[in-house]
Amino acid sequence: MTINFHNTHFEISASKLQECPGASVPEIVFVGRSNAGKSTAINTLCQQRQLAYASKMPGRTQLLNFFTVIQKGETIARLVDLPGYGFAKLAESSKSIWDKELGNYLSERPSLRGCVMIVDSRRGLLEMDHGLLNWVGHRSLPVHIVLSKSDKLSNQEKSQALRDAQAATKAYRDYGQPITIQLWSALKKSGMTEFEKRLTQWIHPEEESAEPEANPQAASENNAPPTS
Ligand SMILES: Nc1nc2c(ncn2[C@@H]2O[C@H](COP(=O)(O)OP(=O)(O)OP(=O)(O)O)[C@@H](O)[C@H]2O)c(=O)[nH]1
Ligand SMILES: [Mg+2]
Repeated sequence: MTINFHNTHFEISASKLQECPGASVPEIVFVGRSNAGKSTAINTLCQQRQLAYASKMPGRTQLLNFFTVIQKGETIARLVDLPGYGFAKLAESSKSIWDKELGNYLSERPSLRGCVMIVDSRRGLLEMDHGLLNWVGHRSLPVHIVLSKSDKLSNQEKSQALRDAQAATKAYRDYGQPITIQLWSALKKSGMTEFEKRLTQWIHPEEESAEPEANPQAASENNAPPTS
């Protein structure tokens, strides 16, 4: 059954790997460029206005922020909001320390089950996104690419954004890296069902295994526009 993420609570902010909570439950990390919509995606998924700190000012999220997902009184998973990569306003020195800690987290955290990569649908995947895909590819971490702010695109542009993202990730998928893609609008809450299903599959893979695996190349968005 698809997990309901409404009962999710802020747990702790960590500035390095050693400060992270125990790796006791499946964890899903949200990555992407600054201002792409990571914190907003967490808020929308959990139907809470200010769970994760979203802002018009790029670079607001500056720590690893952990949120616990509760079901029947038990913590079943953690969502982790990261600062956007490529936030140029950080001083160069702190930027490199930061990159190192994030790199450590992404490559060493044992409880990580999947990585949600938020990409502004108007911009598509850029160099930093490819850097991230390469990085997590080393540990075969599944990546779900969420093309955000799709409310700003026409139906034709949405189809094009999906096709472009599929083309941009083909080489990784051909190499066996598990990558799925969907359109998403936090504003219109479109793409929610597909988003919840993907996260559920990572958290409870055994329960979902009876269902046919979605074809990553099809990027079967429920409310995807016609491709013609
Ligand atoms: N129209 C529209 N705006 C969005 C959507 N998602 C996020 N935004 C807006 O984009 C801006 C940035 O959103 P955040 O969620 O703070 O972005 P972030 O990726 O967490 O940014 P950093 O923490 O700086 O890395 C905010 O003004 C949001 O309201 C969306 O789906 N549609
Ligand atoms: Mg943020």
